[in-house]
Amino acid sequence: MAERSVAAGRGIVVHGAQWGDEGKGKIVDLLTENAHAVVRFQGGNNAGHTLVVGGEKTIVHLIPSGILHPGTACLVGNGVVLDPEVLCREMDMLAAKGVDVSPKRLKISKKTQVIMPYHRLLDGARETLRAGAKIGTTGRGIGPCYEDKMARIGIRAGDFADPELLRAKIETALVEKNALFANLYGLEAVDPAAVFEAVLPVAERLTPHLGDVSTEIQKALGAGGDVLFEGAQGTHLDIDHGTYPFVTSSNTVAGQASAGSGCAPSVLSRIVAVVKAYTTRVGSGPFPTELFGTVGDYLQSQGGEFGATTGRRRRCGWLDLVLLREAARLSGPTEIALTKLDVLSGLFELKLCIGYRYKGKVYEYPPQEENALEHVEPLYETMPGWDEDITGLTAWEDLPLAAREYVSRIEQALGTRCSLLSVGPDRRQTIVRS
Ligand code: 2SA
Ligand code: GDP
Ligand code: MG
Repeated sequence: MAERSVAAGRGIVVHGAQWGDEGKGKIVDLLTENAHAVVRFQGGNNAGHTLVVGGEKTIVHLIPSGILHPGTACLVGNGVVLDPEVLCREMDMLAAKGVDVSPKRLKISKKTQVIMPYHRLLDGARETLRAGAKIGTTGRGIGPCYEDKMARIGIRAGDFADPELLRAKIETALVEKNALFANLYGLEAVDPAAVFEAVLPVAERLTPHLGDVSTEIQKALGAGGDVLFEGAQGTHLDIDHGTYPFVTSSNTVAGQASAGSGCAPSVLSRIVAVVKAYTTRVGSGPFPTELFGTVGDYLQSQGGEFGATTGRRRRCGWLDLVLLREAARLSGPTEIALTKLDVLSGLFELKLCIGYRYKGKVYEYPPQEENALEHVEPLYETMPGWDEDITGLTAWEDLPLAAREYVSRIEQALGTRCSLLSVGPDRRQTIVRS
């Protein structure tokens, strides 16, 4: 009997525990130092992941956040929806900074679904039709692309290498959509030939990047290297477990790292939940701890809370332990990376939501009815704040006592240790706890 090969390297998932923008990009960049490969496994260019190294800011939307570490392989998994024009622009932006984005290190799964111009059109048309009940999507065509995947009429990156197949699939995908555009949305029909002609040059450019991501991961792990799995958006935007229907169109929980990249779940030995020290949300949907007065404005301005893709102002509120408990139940973090602790400096007192009151009962986990979160009353615990600027600190012991107590309270509520504390956007503004 053949001996079962044992993966020597570790799979490390970095995912968002809230509604996205927790600072995943920074944490992935930080952890990439010791990784052989970084893999995106869901979402698309709705994501905006910000990296700051030596004061220089780079925002990536599709390319994994490990790209600034030379030599680390960057892989786009099958669970991603990829806009080829956006990817080419991102490659050009990085190449202009001297970053290697050659096919040797940047690989795309042949199974990755492709966002086409008609997906973006449909995304916008749907939002317009929803009038008063908009999702507040990023308008990048994410939902319609995943719909085509499930309808089994999606274009896949592997089709780039076969222009005739690509042409035929575009024609098929447009039959139903053109009927919708004409009869429901009052839009002009999209010409399949024009779509094909426009996509062909980018398809040709990206063809050398096509690869087998699943095998690449297996090889890296087999060689003893760690592989990072980079989540996009956050737990409560998950298509199944999030605040449906105000969610994105993919699974964002840690388990998706396996199906969205083609690796066995058993290799995912370290799960890092990225938690922002307060809560933000961009787009529509319920937000129990949202703050509308001066404290909310303070968090928004101190935290620079604007969408990294659309520039939209992010809604801000107190930390919500109820949502975090559910995120922990869904993804089972082995550790927490707590970010943006510095943004809380200057607040006299801090509130943490420890439960919800809903229909006369107290809940520690969110009630599961669809619109429940719109009606819950958050129950708060108050803790003292701190005034000190903590952005230059690198040691846990140097943090003000109130900051340490705040962190300890989160750890106690979630039963998980905060191994990384981020106190500023730059890679070096991080406290690593031994
Ligand atoms: P979509 O475009 O179909 O995925 O939108 C559906 C919902 O998912 C939300 N969403 C996000 N929320 C936070 N951050 C995201 N990335 C960008 C960022 C957002 C931006 O890094 O700031 O720039 O606006 C992201 N992507 C999707 C979206 O707001 C909808 O609520
Ligand atoms: P992501 O989508 O989870 O990768 O997060 P984004 O990049 O969309 O948003 C996080 C924002 O916070 C970016 O502007 C980061 O540069 C910034 N950031 C990350 N960590 C910290 C931190 O600890 N403190 C401060 N002040 N900013 C941070
Ligand atoms: Mg973001």
